[in-house]
Amino acid sequence: MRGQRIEVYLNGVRVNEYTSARDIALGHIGVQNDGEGLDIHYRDIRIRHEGAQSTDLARGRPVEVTSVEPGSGHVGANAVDGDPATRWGSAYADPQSITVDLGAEHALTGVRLAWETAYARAYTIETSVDGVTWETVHTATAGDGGLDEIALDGTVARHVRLTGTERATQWGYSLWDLAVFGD
Ligand SMILES: [Ca+2]
Repeated sequence: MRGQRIEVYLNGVRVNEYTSARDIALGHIGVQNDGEGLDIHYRDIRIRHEGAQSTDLARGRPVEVTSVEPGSGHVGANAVDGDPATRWGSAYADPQSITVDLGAEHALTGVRLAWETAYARAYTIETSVDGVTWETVHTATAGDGGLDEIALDGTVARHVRLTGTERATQWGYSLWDLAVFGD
């Protein structure tokens, strides 16, 4: 699998391929038996995740958010905990930000956003070496939610900030996961 693309091989022969509508990287692949005599043994199944974006630099790192949805437990740390069932949810107002400290400088190659139903129509991604001076590395104006995979050009930074500037719904900004990739 690569992103949302799945290829299925049986004994080394490709027997199926498709693009999933789901965020596979954060979810699960289901396997079922088609009937009597077609038993599946899990020891016979291998799942290979293609591509170099394997280490999430944001995982478990400290985050700061401008708000948390009032009365909820949808704290910022939920966006970097690696748990696909937990999310950050902001207050119902523009703009809102989530900032992650990677702990050290990295040459960044990409950011992946997994939006909950309450996504951002417009947002920016900024990076910073010192947490003081920021550089805008990506601007989105027509976001459609779901999974956004954003390529970066190797800009060196320690801090990454996502700022939602226009909400797509009446709710806040809600992220299942914020992942950052680099060296
Ligand atoms: Ca989560």
